[in-house]
Amino acid sequence: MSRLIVVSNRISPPAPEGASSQGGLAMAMSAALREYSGVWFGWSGESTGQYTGQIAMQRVNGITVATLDLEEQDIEEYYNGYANRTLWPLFHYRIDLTQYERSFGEGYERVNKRFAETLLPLIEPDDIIWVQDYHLIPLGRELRERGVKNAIGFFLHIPWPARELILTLPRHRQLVESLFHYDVVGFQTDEWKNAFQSYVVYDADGMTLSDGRIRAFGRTVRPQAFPIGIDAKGFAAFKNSDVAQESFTRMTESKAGRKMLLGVDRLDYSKGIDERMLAFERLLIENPKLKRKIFLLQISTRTREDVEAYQDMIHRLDALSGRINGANAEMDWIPIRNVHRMHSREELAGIYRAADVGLVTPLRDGMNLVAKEFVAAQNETDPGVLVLSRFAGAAQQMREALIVNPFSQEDVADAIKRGLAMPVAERRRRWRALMDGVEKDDVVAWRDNFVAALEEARDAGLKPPRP
Ligand code: GDG
Repeated sequence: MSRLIVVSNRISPPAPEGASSQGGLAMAMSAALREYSGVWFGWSGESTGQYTGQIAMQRVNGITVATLDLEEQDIEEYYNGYANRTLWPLFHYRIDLTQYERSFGEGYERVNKRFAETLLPLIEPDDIIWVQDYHLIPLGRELRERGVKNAIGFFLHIPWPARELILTLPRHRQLVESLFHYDVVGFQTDEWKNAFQSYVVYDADGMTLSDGRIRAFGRTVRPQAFPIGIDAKGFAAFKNSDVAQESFTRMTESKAGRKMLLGVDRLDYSKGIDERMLAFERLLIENPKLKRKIFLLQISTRTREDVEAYQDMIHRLDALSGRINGANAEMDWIPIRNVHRMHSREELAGIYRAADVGLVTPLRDGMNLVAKEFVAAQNETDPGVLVLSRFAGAAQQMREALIVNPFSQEDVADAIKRGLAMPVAERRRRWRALMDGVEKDDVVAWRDNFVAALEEARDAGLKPPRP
């Protein structure tokens, strides 16, 4: 078995057994690497006075974790700049929030070179290299330019935008051209893959070959959808833990016989949290009998607080939930519990289970793992109902959820109402079908499918011509 090297922007070291406060991507990567005794390479999350290029190596649970520190300017231009102020909003269809600064692009290229230089000495001839996400699109090209001939794959965790949007990005051709240095380029869904293909065909004079590969810029690459899943086995352990049981009990007591709607998100404008709160308010106004009988628990953990759009979002959300509460609350009932505190994964499992309706209503989302965790956490005799945005990648797979248009308050309010009234037999039937998918298409299947496609591309000698 080849060794697997996973490269991602930031590494939160795999937690030792028992500890479990990692986010979704980190959890997925630890689970993906476990059986490969692989290497996980990325930024430590720390800043250093001046960039040294030194790597810190650590062994955690059979995985070699290799990290490098970045300097302040790198973090500002590459991470807070090009990644989070340019690509993230643009790829989530928010050109109104997208900032185009030359210095961001320069920082992005510089850090990708730094990643390539630092990673180079760690690469052995048989290694398979798997690059994660929009922070590192140019890394494959940088490695090829340094003579790396290994199989290199890339996976995009977020959507690929419509071509009209990406055309607003200065040097969009250069960014797309970088992707043609990989052997396989993975997307969450066919929808994002097709959007990429459409750019290549219409804006880069590319063509689709009969075997599904695409050709442009004098190179050929295989684009393919690999929907990511959760670590279903790991999640089952969280769900059965004492901490999960305690948080379930605490949550159930606090419901006091009311029904609970639940949102769990990174506090991000792509997640549609404001729109969800407004839909919830509309439901209350149009169905006054539901008042006092239901409430919304919205857990939104803060991220990317160095970026203005995120600071604005926190203030907006707090103001909105405050207004809705002020206008609708009664002396012994509050409609929205607005929580920013981070919870452990076990606590979250208990909270998910106590919910009657899970609201996953992003305006645009690569996949959305919360939808899958919500399903995995339910109790099979009395499962909650999942309301899911049509614009989350997860909606392509999770057809038995109540699929909604998150831009329509009426649509979301109707689905909540339907979920609250759904008979238990229908809830069980829908949940069983969803759970089968969550268990089958888990993170291990995702990794295996991707690695198999990459090995196949390598073995078939399908690698693009090397520079
Ligand atoms: C990107 C793409 C794609 C949330 N609150 C707490 C907490 N979380 C965890 C959730 C979940 C994760 O964060 C969020 O994952 P998502 O998939 O929903 O969203 P992104 O962070 O935007 O992830 C997305 C994903 O990459 C993977 O490819 O699905 O589309 O945008 O796991 O549980 N975790 C803990 N405490 C919290 O309070 N421990």
